[in-house]
Formats: sequence, structure tokens, C-alpha cells
Amino acid sequence: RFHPDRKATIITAPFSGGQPKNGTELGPKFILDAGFKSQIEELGWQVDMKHPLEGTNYEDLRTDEKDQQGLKNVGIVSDCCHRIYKSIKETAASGRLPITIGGDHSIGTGTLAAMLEHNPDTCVLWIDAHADINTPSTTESGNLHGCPVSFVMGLDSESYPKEYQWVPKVLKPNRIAYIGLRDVDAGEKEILRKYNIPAFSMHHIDKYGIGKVFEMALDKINPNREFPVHMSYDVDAIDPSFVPATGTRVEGGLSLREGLYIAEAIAESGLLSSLDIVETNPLLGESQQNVLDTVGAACAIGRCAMGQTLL
Ligand code: 5AB
Ligand code: MN
Ligand code: MN
Ligand code: MN
Repeated sequence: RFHPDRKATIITAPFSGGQPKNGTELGPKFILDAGFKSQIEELGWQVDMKHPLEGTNYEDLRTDEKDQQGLKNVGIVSDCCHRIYKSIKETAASGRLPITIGGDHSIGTGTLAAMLEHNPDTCVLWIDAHADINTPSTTESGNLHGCPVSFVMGLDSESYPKEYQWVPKVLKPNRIAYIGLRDVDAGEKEILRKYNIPAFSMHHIDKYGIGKVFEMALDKINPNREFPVHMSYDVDAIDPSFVPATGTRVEGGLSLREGLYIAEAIAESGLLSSLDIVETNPLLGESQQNVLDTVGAACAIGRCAMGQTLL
């Protein structure tokens, strides 16, 4: 419904500065080498590409040191997010659907900021084993891929480093829902409870089934099915037996079918306005097959979200 003329832009985000493992920056290359662009074109989309991080050397700058506040790599994460933000804003303004392929999930700050400024009614489905809503005060790891949601929500904003001052505080707690959660930090649980943020964990999926959970999530944030939806898909939502090559694996995740169902259901709704596919790390995984499985699942998420299985 939101993109009847089927124009999309793939935005590459080869970035690993939001977490400590090498390889996440290779996600976009592997996903593109697997044929992702032509797979989306075969579904009838006109697809172009943008590479907003071209010319940066973030990997050389990434460190494991925490700053005084306990955060890692604030400078490069903020710079990266700002580039992604500008690129997505331009893309959305030109009437195209941005598909951002990561890269680690810290880039979510850039995507959310751009899509919510583009249309403040945008609501967000965050598909993840993790809630990624730590603030600079609650994060224990200091890894900013665990914090992207809090910055755009402006939670605990007095604690934000100056590098993040550009981030618009545009996301309301009643406009985001989670699906797939199973590893949520104590501080994050407090935030989810305090702001009454709809969060569907693996427990809910077992209890109600994925079809019902998807509807329940949309009922919370988009009851009349009238607002555009940004779907931020962390591949670690899916069980590591299907998606092994990712940096923060958590057992007991979505089956591959459940994971793809979510993407199919958002396509079916016609509400998708932008998509992130993040946290593929081709250097992890024990075998070549592990990497192929993970890259294959990342591509399949994209195809399903763009309408592959609609009849
Ligand atoms: B991901 C953890 N909550 O803050 C933290 O992969 C994990 O983007 C964050 O979902 C995982 O470091 C971030 C323990
Ligand atoms: Mn995750
Ligand atoms: Mn994540
Ligand atoms: Mn992860």
C-alpha cells in the first residue's frame, strides 16, 4: 500500500563499531555477493544502491576501550549513524523504500531517526533476541549495538555523549513493538516495564503462535493498520541453529519459518516503509555452510519482506 510503484534502495552499512567482533562489516558484501539485489528485482522492484560509508575507515579506528562514561567507539558510531541517517532521509524523500543492510545494529539509530523524521507516524517492529534499549547509564557492555533504540527515544537523555546530540528524539514508546526477545538486560526490563513498551518474547510465541503474536504486536502500535512500519530485523532473532554466523547468539530462538513468517506478514500488510537487516557476521560460524546458511537467511528475510511469497 505504501509503495505501489515498487522502488527500493539498498543502503549498505558495512560497520562493526557498535560491537567488539571483527567481520560484521563484511555482512553487506556477502549478502550482495549472494545475489540479493537481483533477488529483489525479480520480485518486480526497481532497485538502486547507496554506499554512504564509502571512504570511511572505521574498522581501523574501532577499539575495545571504554570511555569515561563506559561507552565504546562513540565517535565512529555516531558518525556512521549520521551518514546512514542522511542517506535514508534522502531515499525516503524520493519515494523509495530504504533497505539497509548491516553491519551491526548500532546503525538502527540512524535508520529510526531518518524514518521517524520522514513520517512521524512511523511505527517500528524490532525483531531481535535483544531489546537494544540500553542507555549510556544502563549498558554494562558499553557496546552501542545494544543501545540504538534509547537514543531516538530520548531516554535518560542527560547521559548522552555530545557526539549523539544530533539525534532527533522522535520515537514514542507506544510506537515500537518487539518480537523474538529472550536475552534482555535487567536495566532494559525496567525500561520496558516503565514505558509499557509492547514486547513479545519467545515465551509468547510458544504460547500464542507466531501468527497471533504478529497481529498482537501490530494491534499495539498500529491498531487501525494505517501507519507505515519500519522493520528492523536483527538476524539473531532466529535460532542460532539456522543463523549461526552472528555476534550475539542466543539459544531458543525463532525457527527459520517463524522468522520468515514475520517478514511475509509485514509484506502482506502492505505497510512496510523501510527495512534493516543487520548483524550478519561472515567471519563467525564454524564452517562455510554456517556462513552460507546465515547469509541465505538474511537474503530470505529481505525477499519475504519485499513480497516473495505473496500470491
Ligand atoms: B544486538 C547486550 N544487551 O547491551 C548489550 O545484537 C547485548 O544488536 C546487545 O541485539 C546485543 O551488550 C545487541 C548484552
Ligand atoms: Mn540481537
Ligand atoms: Mn539487535
Ligand atoms: Mn547481535
